[in-house]
Amino acid sequence: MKNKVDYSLYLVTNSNNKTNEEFLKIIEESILGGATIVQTREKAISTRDFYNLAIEVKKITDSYDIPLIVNDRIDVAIAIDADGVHVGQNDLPADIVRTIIGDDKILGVSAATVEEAKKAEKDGADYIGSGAMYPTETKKSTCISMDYLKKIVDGVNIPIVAIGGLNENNIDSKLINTGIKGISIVSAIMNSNNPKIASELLKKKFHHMN
Ligand code: TZP
Ligand code: MG
Repeated sequence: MKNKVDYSLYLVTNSNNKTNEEFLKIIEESILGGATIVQTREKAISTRDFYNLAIEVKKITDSYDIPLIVNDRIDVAIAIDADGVHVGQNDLPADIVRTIIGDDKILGVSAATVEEAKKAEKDGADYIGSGAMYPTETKKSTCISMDYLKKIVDGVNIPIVAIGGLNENNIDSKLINTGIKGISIVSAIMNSNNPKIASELLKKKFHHMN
């Protein structure tokens, strides 16, 4: 399964300001609109709430045969038998995470430099998330240029997904021509009035520019 993952529309979720029902509905709508992989990313809830929420998300992703990745929390990922884990440069080191989760799980790593990307690949990452492409309220981080994103893509042999401030207005040929394998989105789907249409539009843009 992990060698055939479609990263093209990578939904990263955040339950902020939403009821569980609203939150889960957005995820399902996004999958119906074309999301190909889902990551649960929660920075402000308790471990137990994250665990309970992740179980509910997994019921949905499993029913559509979509991989579920857990951000940061290897323990939660293992507890719910998620398909993988995504870690950043300040989380447990990727090689250690790989040892803990084993070879069958998907390991994603955030990398904003060519060096970080190469190291992640060497440490056993299956894919890399790179950005931020544009400033975003979701995460304060330095932006990288399209030219630099291309350098990251060219520097490794694993898929790169771009993240940060992406929406239907900025999925253009310059972004796609870097060679990325997917676009990773929080706000443009989670905060949309119509997550299904938003996902359809984003996916269409990604494929048409390709
Ligand atoms: N890593 C780099 S930017 C970012 C993460 C998790 C947030 C992206 O969120 P949004 O709302 O799609 O800009
Ligand atoms: Mg992290």
